[in-house]
Amino acid sequence: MSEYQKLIDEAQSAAESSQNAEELGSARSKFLGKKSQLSEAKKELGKLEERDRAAAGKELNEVRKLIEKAFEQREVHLQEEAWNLQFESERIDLSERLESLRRGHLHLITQARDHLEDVFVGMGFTVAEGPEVETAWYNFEALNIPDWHPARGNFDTIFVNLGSPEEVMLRSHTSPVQVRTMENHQPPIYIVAPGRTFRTDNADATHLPAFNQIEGLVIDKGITMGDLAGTIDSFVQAFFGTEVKSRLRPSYFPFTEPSAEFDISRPDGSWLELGGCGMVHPNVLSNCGIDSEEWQGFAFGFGIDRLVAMRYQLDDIRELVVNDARFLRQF
Ligand code: FA5
Repeated sequence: MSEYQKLIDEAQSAAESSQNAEELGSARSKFLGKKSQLSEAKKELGKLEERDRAAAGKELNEVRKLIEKAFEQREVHLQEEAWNLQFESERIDLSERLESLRRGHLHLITQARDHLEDVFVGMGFTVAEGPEVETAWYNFEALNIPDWHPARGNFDTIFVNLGSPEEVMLRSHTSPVQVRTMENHQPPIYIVAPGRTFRTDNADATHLPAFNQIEGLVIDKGITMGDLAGTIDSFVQAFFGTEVKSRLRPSYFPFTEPSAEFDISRPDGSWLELGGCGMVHPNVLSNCGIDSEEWQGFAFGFGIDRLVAMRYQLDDIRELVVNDARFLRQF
């Protein structure tokens, strides 16, 4: 064997230093091919005495096996290396994908609207809806605001260029849904109507030109201002927690009599105006075909955007509409 040790060493180091399948192939044929030293030695076997031939043949076979093994091992190694390179170049980082496909969630206003609906449904109300484009009848007249009435000026109305001038508009409050509900349903009525409302207000820290209100309407027998105050108190506590108080302040709306503004208490002890309310004016009841001798009721309406700003202590209500994902993701 020692006579072949040098050959084995050379073959092993040739296999080891081959960097790819091509180099390995040519080294292999140099050591194992037809013209290799081993093949030549095999041809010479015939010339040996018969008694020596078997031992020499066996030795050659062992040398050949060792050299073949060196090439096979190197081949497996090079194949693994090639696969690793390929895997690396075709690798897709799924963790990055997951990051960019972060799950979305409902907008803060939608969450608040759903929560408000839940609170009022829990108090026995149902949810009503009305169109965002309204006629003067629903937005004003049926609500006891005829066209000469100065209160029309309080609702900085956005008119739509349809029909007679100032007849069709984007609703400036959700109160038209009161009228539509009373026109179509006999009392008793217990509804809330959330929805988008529009005014020519310039956007600032407390105003948006398109904002959200929620309207409440109750029509039943023997309803008093005490029921209104109790309902607002219950809702405020269910929505904000029992530490928050509400109060009513005398005010004026053409569609309620008496009318009030309602405020909620802030942690620093001051009060924040949330909306308006009052006992439904008899003219509104009769405009909607309801006998005001038999039925009474109350209504309220307040801004959802301001309520959200208060609940989450936002300094500027415009944060809710600029669609900055970093802001929205927090909620
Ligand atoms: C009304 O709109 C009455 N319809 C409320 C009402 C209903 C009174 C039923 C009586 C009975 P007012 O114009 O005050 O009232 O608006 C109510 C609330 O809407 C305000 O308190 C405020 O929270 C919100 N709001 C009004 N204008 C804007 C605005 N530009 N941006 C954001 N919120 C506003």
